[in-house]
Amino acid sequence: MTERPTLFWISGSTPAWRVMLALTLKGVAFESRRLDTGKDENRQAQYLALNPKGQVPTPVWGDVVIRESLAILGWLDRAFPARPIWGQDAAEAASVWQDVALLIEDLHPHLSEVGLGLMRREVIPKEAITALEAETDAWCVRLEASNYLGGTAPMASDIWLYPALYWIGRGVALNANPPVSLTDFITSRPALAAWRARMAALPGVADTYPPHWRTS
Ligand SMILES: N[C@@H](CCC(=O)N[C@@H](CS)C(=O)NCC(=O)O)C(=O)O
Repeated sequence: MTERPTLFWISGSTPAWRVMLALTLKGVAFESRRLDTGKDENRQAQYLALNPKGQVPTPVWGDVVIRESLAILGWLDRAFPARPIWGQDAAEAASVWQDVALLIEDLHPHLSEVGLGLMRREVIPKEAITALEAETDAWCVRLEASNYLGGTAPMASDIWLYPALYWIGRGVALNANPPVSLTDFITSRPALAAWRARMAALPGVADTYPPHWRTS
């Protein structure tokens, strides 16, 4: 077994960012293997042997090779139990899972519709924005009551939400005339803005920001 896991990732991939964030928050040192999609590095036979879909993230640790970001977060907590991200006990674990399931079920469809629309520079239906705002506001109520969705420390729910929300900012940055209400999507929500700043200030988290977003 090699000492450190190796993480294969692509800059700007939300699932890969999620796993990098989990490794960072848990303080697990890892070898970073960024793949360049422009060079089809994720389509080479050697990588396809690890991940037949040619997708990221894929961590490799000795014989252990895992696909699917949520499964990876689950594995990480068992393989590296210090600084848990799925709660300290059974009840907390259920609560974190519940939040992750609800984020995927209730928030993700709206985030995807609006985020993808922005990325593709499409006209986004007003109802889609209203639905995203309503769902986001419901999560803000939670963040008004505690520092993190996970309570006093970030959990898998926070790890899921942090990169996902950057979709909106990234999409806005790519558009000449983005819908006005999306330009201050985070800053107009003080609890969300404070949470994101709190997350960003945790050791190493700022370094997980997709490198190519800094320049293009
Ligand atoms: N459900 C997977 C999704 C993985 C995924 O969609 N990865 C995308 C980047 S966001 C990818 O690797 N795309 C490269 C490709 O398909 O060529 C997970 O959560 O890990």
